[in-house]
Amino acid sequence: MPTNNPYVLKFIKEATDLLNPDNVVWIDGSKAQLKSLADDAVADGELIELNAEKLPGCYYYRTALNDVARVEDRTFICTPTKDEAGPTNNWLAPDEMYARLKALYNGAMKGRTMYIVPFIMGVKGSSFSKVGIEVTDSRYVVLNMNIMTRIGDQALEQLGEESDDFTKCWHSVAELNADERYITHFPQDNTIMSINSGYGGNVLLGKKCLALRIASYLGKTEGWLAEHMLILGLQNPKGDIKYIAAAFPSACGKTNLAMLIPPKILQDYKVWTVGDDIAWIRPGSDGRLWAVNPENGFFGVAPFTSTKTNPNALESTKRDTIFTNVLFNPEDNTVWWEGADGEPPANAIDWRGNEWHPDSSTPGAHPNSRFTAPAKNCPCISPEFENPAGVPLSAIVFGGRRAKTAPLVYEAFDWNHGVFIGSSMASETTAAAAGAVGVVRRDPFAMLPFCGYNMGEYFAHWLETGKKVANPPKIFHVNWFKKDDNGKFLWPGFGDNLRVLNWIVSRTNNEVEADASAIGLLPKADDINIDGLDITDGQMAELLKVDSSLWLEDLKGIREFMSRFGEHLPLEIAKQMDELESRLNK
Ligand code: SAT
Ligand code: MN
Repeated sequence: MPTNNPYVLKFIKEATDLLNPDNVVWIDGSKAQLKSLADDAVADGELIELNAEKLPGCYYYRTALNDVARVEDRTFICTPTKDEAGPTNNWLAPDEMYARLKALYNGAMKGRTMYIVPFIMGVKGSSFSKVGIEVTDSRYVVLNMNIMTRIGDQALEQLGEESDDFTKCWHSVAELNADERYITHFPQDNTIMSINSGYGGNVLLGKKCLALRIASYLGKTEGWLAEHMLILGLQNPKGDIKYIAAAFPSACGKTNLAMLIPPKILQDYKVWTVGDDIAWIRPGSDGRLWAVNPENGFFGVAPFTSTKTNPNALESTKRDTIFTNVLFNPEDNTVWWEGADGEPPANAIDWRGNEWHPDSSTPGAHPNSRFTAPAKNCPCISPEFENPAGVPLSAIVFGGRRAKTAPLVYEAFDWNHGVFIGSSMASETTAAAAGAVGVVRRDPFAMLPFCGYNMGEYFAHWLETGKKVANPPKIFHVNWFKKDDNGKFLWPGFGDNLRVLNWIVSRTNNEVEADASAIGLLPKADDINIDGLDITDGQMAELLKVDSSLWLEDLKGIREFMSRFGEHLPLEIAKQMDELESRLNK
């Protein structure tokens, strides 16, 4: 045993007794151990080792056909009462869920090996960091956890021999039976139980399960925030760096923003990536909010990642990366996906394991196919990435995909108004997801599927946090997706979003004035640099326009959404809705 911690040993005994594996292996995190695990997986045909020259240290993996994404309808928050989980989470009483899961776990690892993966979310020694211990029967999970988190003996050292402050993470692929798939959280017990899946956020339990659902609950009780946010450092030509955290619903280009390449005309600016998905944020003794990225890698969507869309993400995947459900090219042991650089391979194997050719009628890579890449591979990874103190936030940005309502950018009047803006975030559906296009989906703080307790209380926690910091970051909302009357995007997006970030930073430095409107503070048109862009004054005016009648209509939707929280909705949010309405009616 690599530890004498009685709480860890008790957890491992309980897991071993129930799961009944043939072998138990403690993952120490050494290169040798991980290499032999990968070699075994290759020998068994579970992994394919990719071209050692073009993609050194990289592997290819295919999931089961029924197991290709997170499963929100199978995800539960098992608090003692339903009220504590709130109206936006699936809930089952802990006793009932434990009974269900224990029946499923019973003997699930018979004939298999149980791997014990101690891991740290955050860097060793940081007061932000949290330890988890995942038991799993999947080598693929172990190898992915090694990229996404800091695993092995370092985690046991961080925990020490006496502390019970770690998340107990149970995982078994079991039979990969989608009907009995469960992703469950017991916040009060600091426990996660996952079964019958082998992919992504369902099973890399440090990510959405620990770092968002469990951590949001821990943050509420301990006085900090666990958020679904990227963190970037924006460096100006003088070399000053300001840090921004930003939350977006899916399909808004979060990873691209985190790794933004400035347009030619603004080449003296630089964006540093601190994180692309998760931020843990704490009040500092200096009255500011400080943020870390608790992850150690990127679990990025592969399709449409290219030299053109995101060269930094692409470069991150050139070594020591695991590719899942992309297209495999057996001719040179490489991978490809829709929207990748270069031509599709002539004779390939698709994500389902079937023969595939460029004229095949189905995509070669699954739309949710992924790369698991070490953060340290990223050419623009921030020098502060491993700073245990984190980075001080100057701004928090919320965003959404709105064709008409939201202007390109606006600033909250104050913290409470900013919390209201976060709580009423929404996005219009795209053709990328099933269902109707252009439907407004509310996704407060982009946390709807990731909040481990009642979201009304989560809004209250945000409001409280603002009271605790003397110098909170300013809060903004952006919308890269505004369209003109012909349905054409008004803003170029991608690298040119830097122009909006620059305005945001200039506001946090009190360098420019802004115009008050009913919904918040708007830029003066001249304060957004559009040099070299093909944007007319009329288009700029359209980008910054606020249409009161559209907003009054939108407010109806916000009120309807907020009514779900009943008595858990903070009075302040109700007040913000009333104040917005009266400003719009002026
Ligand atoms: O599968 S993950 O939850 O890690 C990624 C995602 O769906 O956002
Ligand atoms: Mn995410």
